[in-house]
Amino acid sequence: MEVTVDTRHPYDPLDADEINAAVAAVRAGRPELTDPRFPLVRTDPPAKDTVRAGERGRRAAFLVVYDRADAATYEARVDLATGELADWRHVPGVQPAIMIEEIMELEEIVKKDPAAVAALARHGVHDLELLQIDPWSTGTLPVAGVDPGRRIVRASAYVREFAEDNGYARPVGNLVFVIDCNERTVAAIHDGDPIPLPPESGNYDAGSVGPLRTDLKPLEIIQREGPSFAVTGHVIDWQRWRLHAHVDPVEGLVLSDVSYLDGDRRRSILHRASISEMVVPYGDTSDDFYFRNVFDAGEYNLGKTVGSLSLGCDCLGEIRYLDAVLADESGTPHTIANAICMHEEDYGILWKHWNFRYTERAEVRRSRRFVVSAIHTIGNYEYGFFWYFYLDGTIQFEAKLTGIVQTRAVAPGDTPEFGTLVAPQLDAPNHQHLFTMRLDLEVDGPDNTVLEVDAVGRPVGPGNEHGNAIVARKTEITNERHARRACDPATARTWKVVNPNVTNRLGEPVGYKLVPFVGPTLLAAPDSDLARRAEFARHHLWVTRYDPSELHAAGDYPNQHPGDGIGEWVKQERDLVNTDVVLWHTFGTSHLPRPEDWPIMPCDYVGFTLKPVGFFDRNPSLDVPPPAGHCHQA
Ligand SMILES: [Cu+2]
Repeated sequence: MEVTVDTRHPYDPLDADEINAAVAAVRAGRPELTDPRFPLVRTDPPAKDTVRAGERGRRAAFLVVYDRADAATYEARVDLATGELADWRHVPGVQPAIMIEEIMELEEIVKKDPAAVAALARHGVHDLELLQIDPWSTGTLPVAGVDPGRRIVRASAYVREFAEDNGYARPVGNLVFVIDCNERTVAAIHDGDPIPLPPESGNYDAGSVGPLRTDLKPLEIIQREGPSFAVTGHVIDWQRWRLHAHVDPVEGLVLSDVSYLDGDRRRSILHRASISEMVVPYGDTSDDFYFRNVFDAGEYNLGKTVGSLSLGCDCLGEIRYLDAVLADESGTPHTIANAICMHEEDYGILWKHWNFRYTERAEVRRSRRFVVSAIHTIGNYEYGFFWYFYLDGTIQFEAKLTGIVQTRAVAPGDTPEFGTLVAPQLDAPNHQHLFTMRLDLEVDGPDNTVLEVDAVGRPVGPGNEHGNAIVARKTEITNERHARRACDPATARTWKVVNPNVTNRLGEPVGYKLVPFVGPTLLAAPDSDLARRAEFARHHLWVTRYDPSELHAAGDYPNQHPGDGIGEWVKQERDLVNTDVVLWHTFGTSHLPRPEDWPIMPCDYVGFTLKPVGFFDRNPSLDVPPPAGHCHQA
């Protein structure tokens, strides 16, 4: 009998050998596909209850396979223990995410099309060597004369003066190419009145910006004894926390199996957390902008855009890294070194009280947080995903948005209605970045209930004669019928996830609350094409009953799809009390660009926290020791 010891975690991503084995199984099992493409290769994780029972489950791979010759999409499952193609099915009427290899072909397709070259010349673009073509997923807005069943993207043009030049400084206005990715042809051209190219360059590298300031003294983080965390494979232990981290090709940075060691109890909190989908809709109505919205996860495979991080630049201090191994569309695995960064940060004071009357002494403790992060570069923008874990049981997520704003050329003297001039004749249109975080919470086990909690005052009346009453109004979210919820800043609304089967020492069910980010949801009109496709982004919170097939809030194939996903799932009207619930929090920035966002945008920050509420019996950070040495007074 063959005995193998598998030290891997059941949620580990595929390694290079597994990717090769999965792709080989598809090629061997479907020899009729002469040139299969692999837009998605990821783990097919074992069922949650088998993992919970301590079984590792079989390693398996899930693949989306695309046949460009037949424009057909297939889903495959490969059993990695046997190397067999376990499941194969055709998925009719869908388009996989836009592939990186398709994006890389766009410039050549445009350059070899005589009508496209003539249109570029009419817009003043003659040097095609430095042409930049960006893809825009087309959604379901019709293109005159083009069958919507074709695999198409729209594309916009930018002019660079040299290879490293920032093309977003010189967008070619009023010109849009519609490209058939399978035929590799220009299917249609929107060729409006030319707009002069904006006059200024927009470079931001140290060599381009003039003298650099010289008065910044070094700031160093030193941990002579090393960091306070340990990494074993993809599992990280820091203080009482334990979690698993990896990069998924669609969702990017994913955390799994987050738990807390409370005395001798290892207590589950969060089974899995990931950016399920995100949408970036632009609010400019002109002919070359009205269609611009992107679902970065489902339409572009956000996770595949993860970058390699460098010490001293992206992360400071005692850093440990995890690599990501992702397949390209030929099915070849590639390692992105240092894709996930882990480190500790000082975070000011954790708690303090000065006994000012009797002892004149202060008790104070330093706060410190553990950071797990990854940065995704998708087109002009970067999205940094940062998870923070604190000594008091708080978990925080922060997206850092930076990179280059999307731009539009305007005629000299024109003032944009739907954007901001960030440089002469250069408009940065208003837009949103809306993220939907899928939070599969497991507060002390899978069976949880969600309460909406509002801080409210009460009117003067019996029992409240002075009108000073403040109560926590709790509303149980009992069914998916009531599962579309909105933030309410007037009541500091939070959503508390309790386990009705586990109580704390005060007899209350243990819980964690979601403190949401308060901001607009999707601003596109409710009867717009986009609102139907991005239904997930129309509500701050959705609650669903756990179903492993429900991972992507806009559906599995949002590219050129009229709308799918969470709005459909909740039509099942499943009960949500004392069961395995999943929370979906939509948050993001509604970006009215500033001149200060040009030519590169300082980080904008957006996110939420998960805070223990009666999960612990008291402040869980009392045992944090006082700072070593003296806290000296000035
Ligand atoms: Cu923005």
